[in-house]
Amino acid sequence: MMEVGLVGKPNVGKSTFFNAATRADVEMASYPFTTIDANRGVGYVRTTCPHQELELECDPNNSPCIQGTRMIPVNIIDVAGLVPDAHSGKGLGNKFLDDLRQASTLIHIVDASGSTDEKGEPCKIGEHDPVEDVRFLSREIDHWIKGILEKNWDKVSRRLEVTDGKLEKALFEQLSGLGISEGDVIRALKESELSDRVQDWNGDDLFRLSKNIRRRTKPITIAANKSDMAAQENIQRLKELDYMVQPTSAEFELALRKATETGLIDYVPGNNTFETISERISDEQKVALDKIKEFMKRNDGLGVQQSLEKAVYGLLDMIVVYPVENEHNFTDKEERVLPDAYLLKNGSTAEDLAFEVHSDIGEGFIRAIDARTDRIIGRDHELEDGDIIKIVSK
Ligand SMILES: Nc1nc2c(ncn2[C@@H]2O[C@H](COP(=O)(O)OP(=O)(O)OP(=O)(O)O)[C@@H](O)[C@H]2O)c(=O)[nH]1
Ligand SMILES: [Mg+2]
Repeated sequence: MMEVGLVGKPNVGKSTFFNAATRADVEMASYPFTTIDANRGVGYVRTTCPHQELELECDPNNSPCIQGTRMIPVNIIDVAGLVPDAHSGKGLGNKFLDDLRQASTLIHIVDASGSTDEKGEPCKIGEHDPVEDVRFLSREIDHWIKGILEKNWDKVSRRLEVTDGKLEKALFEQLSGLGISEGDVIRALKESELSDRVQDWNGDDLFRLSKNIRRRTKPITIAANKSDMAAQENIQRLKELDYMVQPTSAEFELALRKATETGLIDYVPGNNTFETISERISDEQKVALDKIKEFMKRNDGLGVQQSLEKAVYGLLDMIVVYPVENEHNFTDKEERVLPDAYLLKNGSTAEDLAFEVHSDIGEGFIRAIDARTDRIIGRDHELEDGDIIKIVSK
């Protein structure tokens, strides 16, 4: 399953975002370094379930369907906070970023209200400039990747010298586990305009290469969090940077998810409103809920769902595809209708889907059938968002 990493300085709301998105209950508190070990959980990105259009009732297995909104699972990782110069040991250092090796994308959670200083200590609203946090964070991630590159670097460069080995192969091996493809290594190398002689590379060269690798393997979007108490101007300034930015209130999202669980309200995560269903609601709860509702109206939702979706559909350009066993009934072996949904990179083929379902199915691929049209498609056929596909394999 694809992984989304939550990063940022301490005390910005990473764990609150994580708890809201996954409905786990990890510790959150208004002081820095509340989280030390990474938290892992499952969150969801929304799409429209095809069951309505097909006039069927779905029977989901891996991806719940809430009132026609299909929730596609993604792993979410919440790590400790990063501070400037973490790579040289400040704060908790940057070693813990190793937990993010497999992540396909990072959401940088920023305190858009400016109420935490650069070390994550609380300060007055507006006292800290969140734009500064955006600058330092990507730099720390670059340093982390540089650290991975530099590990046993002498050995790598000596081996290259002796064997006249292929540079991109050696780098690819060095970076294995970072979720990088050989193609990306080649492109990052080209962009970095380095000398052919690895022995000539200096620290700046390695840093430039690390940055280009980071851009390809860990692309970053921004969640402008605590936007419930942020000045509009701060959000505007964040939006002017070269990133996709989503205003969020992780705190409000968490409150609504909890209120849904206790039966107080009816809320589909990501919607821009909710309905109060319980009669037993205190005045205090009503005031709090009204405040949240008003924020939702102004911002078209609370942003946590939207932020995950910006990362997955927007930045990574993923599509959702539904593999089935029976192309006439849209069912699996157990006769469940539209049981599973998979996220694939836009441009993926029928064969890619087969490998995603299982390597054996990928290796035994014979042909596929587009269940909507009943047409046979070959292994290289490019899939489209919402496709329902039967795979015939040995
Ligand atoms: N107003 C407001 N407060 C928030 C929001 N999200 C989180 N907070 C508060 O910010 C504080 C820090 O939240 P955490 O989720 O623990 O932050 P963190 O980034 O995980 O912090 P570390 O684990 O220390 O790195 C808590 O007091 C939260 O209640 C939000 O959207 N709005
Ligand atoms: Mg935390």
